[in-house]
Amino acid sequence: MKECVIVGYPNSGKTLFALNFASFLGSKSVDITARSYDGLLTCRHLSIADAKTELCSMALHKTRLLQSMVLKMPIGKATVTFKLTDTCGISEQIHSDQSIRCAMAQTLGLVRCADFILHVIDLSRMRKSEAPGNNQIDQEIYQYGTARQNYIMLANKTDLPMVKETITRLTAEFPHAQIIPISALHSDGFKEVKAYVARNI
Ligand SMILES: Nc1nc2c(ncn2[C@@H]2O[C@H](COP(=O)(O)OP(=O)(O)OP(=O)(O)O)[C@@H](O)[C@H]2O)c(=O)[nH]1
Ligand SMILES: [Mg+2]
Repeated sequence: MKECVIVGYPNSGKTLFALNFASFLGSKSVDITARSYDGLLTCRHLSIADAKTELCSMALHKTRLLQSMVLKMPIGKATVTFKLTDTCGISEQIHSDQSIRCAMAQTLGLVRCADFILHVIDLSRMRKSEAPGNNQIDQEIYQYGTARQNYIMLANKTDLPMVKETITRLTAEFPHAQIIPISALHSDGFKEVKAYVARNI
């Protein structure tokens, strides 16, 4: 089974994307397997609504381990299953909290062996950080992803005001990326994401 990893800056909308994408593919509930840095596995069955309440937050670093779901996608007459894994957000700074440092290392480890990468960018954060170099982590994920292939960038939070022009900036800063504008909140752009995932599983 192919594994798709969701990576990006903390608070970019990775978890909300994962859960609303599962819903978009027809799931009403999900079995979430959480894998901590030290290898501890826990599995929970949650409705999508409960999972969103419990696992998404405005606070940075809500997700501190790998959270995987096995999802089904109809392709032609067949139904293909794939693993969608949400990760701890990664940032430039060496975090003071050891558990977050370990979780970031866990994210980087998975990025290297996952079959394909969905890189979530927060357009509202991008709009505020005009200075070049402020998006260092996103640049590094982009460079790794485009060199390795099987990589796509999801420009998230298109529902927020004044982010449309940021998408133009994104294409200039990340010229070789395939970019899909999405709103994880409203499931906008998910048809295009689904088509991309279908080509890779
Ligand atoms: N308006 C808007 N808000 C969004 C969207 N996607 C996510 N959010 C909000 O952004 C915040 C962070 O969302 P999460 O899904 O928890 O982000 P994350 O990337 O998993 O964050 P960490 O686990 O901390 O790295 C929450 O308050 C979400 O409701 C979007 O498309 N539009
Ligand atoms: Mg999260």
